[in-house]
Amino acid sequence: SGQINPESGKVENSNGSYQKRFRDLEGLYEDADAFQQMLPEWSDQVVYEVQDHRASEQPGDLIYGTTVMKPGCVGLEFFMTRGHQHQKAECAETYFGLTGEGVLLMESPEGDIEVKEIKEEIMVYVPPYWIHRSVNTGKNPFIFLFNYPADSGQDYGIIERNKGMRKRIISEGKEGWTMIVNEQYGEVE
Ligand code: M6P
Ligand code: ZN
Repeated sequence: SGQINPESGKVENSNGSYQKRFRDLEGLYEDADAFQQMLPEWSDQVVYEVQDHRASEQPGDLIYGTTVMKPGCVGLEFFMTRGHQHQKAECAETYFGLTGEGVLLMESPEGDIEVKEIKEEIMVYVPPYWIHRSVNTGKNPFIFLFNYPADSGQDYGIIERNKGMRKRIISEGKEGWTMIVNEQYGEVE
């Protein structure tokens, strides 16, 4: 067992972590010009950090941890994770909000879309096969807990090949968010 700090996302007994810096996220956002304009100042800054606890990678085991995501936008589009489908696509996942607010954008293999708001004490379930990505729609760090099967893995290729997910989450008005069509989706080079 171990403590999880809801304000920092620190996982007391984590045995792995990684950070995604702004420069690592090129190509994710619709507004490539806005990305380039932010790059000099933002390049080294951490957009999100994952800390997890992995007991083993045996089927039946679980990985748990936290994601901490900074607030911000590239153009109108909120900071988000790369997003993935599980490599073992039949594996589900849960998220539990700790601090801040955001959404989980989910897309089924048939192209159905679900957007679930996550904030403190809200639990969200990602069904098997659904592609998922988290988005910080707030003005503060967005911190949540996750749990998924230890042998699930992540497949990033599906989002890369499709040029993203079918929808994007952008800011609207002062505090709000809205979903728009990803115009680049499925584009062929
Ligand atoms: C969540 C979990 C992790 C994932 C992380 C970052 O915390 O779903 O499995 O690694 O988000 O997302 P991504 O792997 O898409 O960059
Ligand atoms: Zn996942």
